[in-house]
Formats: sequence, structure tokens, C-alpha cells
Amino acid sequence: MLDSTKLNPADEIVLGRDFMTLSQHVLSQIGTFSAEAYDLSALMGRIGLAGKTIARHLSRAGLVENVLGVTGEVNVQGEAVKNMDRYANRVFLRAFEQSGLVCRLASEEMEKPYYIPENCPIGRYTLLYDPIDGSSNIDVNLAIGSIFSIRQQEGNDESGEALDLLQSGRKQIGAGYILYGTSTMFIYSLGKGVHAFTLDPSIGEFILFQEHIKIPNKGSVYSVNEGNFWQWDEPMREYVRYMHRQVGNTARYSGALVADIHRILFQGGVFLYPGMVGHEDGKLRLLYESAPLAFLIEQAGGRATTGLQEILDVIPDRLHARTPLIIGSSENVKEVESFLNK
Ligand code: P6P
Repeated sequence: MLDSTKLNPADEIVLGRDFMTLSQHVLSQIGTFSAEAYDLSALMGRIGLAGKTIARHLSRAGLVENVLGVTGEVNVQGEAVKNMDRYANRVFLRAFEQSGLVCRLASEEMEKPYYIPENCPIGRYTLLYDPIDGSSNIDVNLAIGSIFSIRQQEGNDESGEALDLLQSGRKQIGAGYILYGTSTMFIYSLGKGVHAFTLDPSIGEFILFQEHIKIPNKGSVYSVNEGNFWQWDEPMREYVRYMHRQVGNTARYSGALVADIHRILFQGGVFLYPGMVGHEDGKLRLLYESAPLAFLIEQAGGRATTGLQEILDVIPDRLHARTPLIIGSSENVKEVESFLNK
């Protein structure tokens, strides 16, 4: 009699892989089936849903209206808002309305946090996110990403100033990014290693790609916008001149932080966005760009610093605070510091 509870080994392997979905993996990470575990599993699943929705919209760029191009607005950062920025921001909000999971969302695209009052009595989390990182790449069909950071909801923020969010990145309980590239990938950590998933559009699930990713201790890639060379201070210029002289180094810079970090996570190296003349804090925002990526890269065995302080130790003075960022393989970051500390 055929045992109908078993398949042949090859099919069993495929089923096992396809059924290790994002939500299932979060539960396996936490290792319990507590209410908190299910909340975090559901929360990660909602972020995944937002990512799938954004990926679908991007795949229609050029085919339907209002995917490419600008809205004509300027955001709190003073940057032109792309149609995709506004769409992706709204997707994250919709993913958490009626979810009961998240009380408050803070985004690069919103001056103030967005509250979901009906969630607040029970919603234990705040989500900080950059809905579309690398907007300049959208209209030329190059890789972009979304970045997210999960924090515990503390108090009820009566002032609406989100002062409780002005804490170090070590208060994050999870972080990650979604990369909209040749395939759509979801990378996350809940503080127990870094794990990568690839979207299988045929079943609409993020399927486990690799667990416990470790960044190489040193790599040959350095990623920086050399168009800003004369805006940097001399030690940073000296470091880049040194990299020019070292045989075997490779400059890679995509214009999307998530894509550059993804390359460095898997191949090693260092990404730099230093302070510049007139912009000593650089360009990248701490709470929803540098801090979540620093959380992830530290979990993978790498480092992230402002040049003076570990990114995860920086306490911002405002929601949209910026910091210089030097992030990647520990040896590469140390090499940059050796120039900055001369
Ligand atoms: P620049 C995109 O606007 C972004 O925030 C990051 O994704 C990217 O690394 C950086 O800015 C690019 O900035 O000044 O080099 O064009």
C-alpha cells in the first residue's frame, strides 16, 4: 500500500524548502509559539506583503500610470517625491491598518509619525521605514529597496513628537530590507543572525534562500559617490586615494544604499557616505536607514560607524536625524578608521 504521507525524496526537499516561508522562519527563530512570537511572525509577514505589493507595482512601471515620475511635491527631506515613494509609503500604512500589530509608523516620507489608534491599546510595535530607498533609480529601471526597523512601542507618545523613538539603535528588536532587483529578496534579523529569502512569484511567498549569513571579514569592494570627493575632509580623500593605489580593489556604487549593502553583505567590502562641506552629518537618515542596516551588518559580523561612534550607539536629537555612515566588513571599516583617526 503506497504511504500517502510521503513523497519521493526530491519532492519532499522542494516542499520542505517552499514551506519554510518568512512567517514560519520567524517562529522557528523565536523558538516558541507564544503570543509575542506569533505577533512578530505576523508583523514580518505584513512587511513581506508590503514588499510583494511594491514589487508588483514596480513590475508594471511604464505599463500603467503613476509608477514612474514625480508627484510635484517635496518631502520633509526637501527631496522631490516620486510617485513610487508615495505609493510605497501608503502600502506600508495599509499593510498595518486593521492588523492590531503596530500602533505607530515613522517614515522618511512623513514629517510626523502615523498613528493607528485602534491598534494602540494592543499594538506592541513601532515600525520605522524608508519605503523606497534609491528613488533616483526608479525611472531608469535599476535596483531599489525598502528598509525597515522594528521597535517596541513604549508609552503612548502623548506629545506626538515620538520622543521615545530618539533612542539608540540597540533598542531595535528587528530590522531588514527588501531588495527589488533581478529578483525580490527579503533580508531580516531579529537579533539571532541574518537570513535571506527570495520571492517566488508563482506562489507569492518569500522562500528561504540562506540562513545565518556572515559578511566576509574583508572585501575588495568600496562603495562611495566619488562625485563628492572635493566635499569631503582630507582624511576621507586620503583613504580613497589609498584605495585607488591598492591593486585589486573595485569601486561599485549603484545609487541605492540597499543594493550596495546587499553586495557587501555577500561579497565583503565597505560602503561610505561621509559628511561633506555644509552637510557634516552626511545624507543618510539614522532611524530608518543607517540604524537598521547597522543592526543587520553587526548581526552578520560586520561593523557600522559614523567615523567617531558606532552607529548603534548614536542617540538622535530628532526623528529625521542624519549621520555619516561607514559600514561593512570589520577589516575594511577598521582600515577607513585608520585614516580618519590619523
Ligand atoms: P547620492 C538614495 O537617495 C539614497 O538615500 C541612498 O539609497 C543612496 O545610497 C544615496 O542616497 C545616494 O546619494 O548623493 O550619492 O546620489
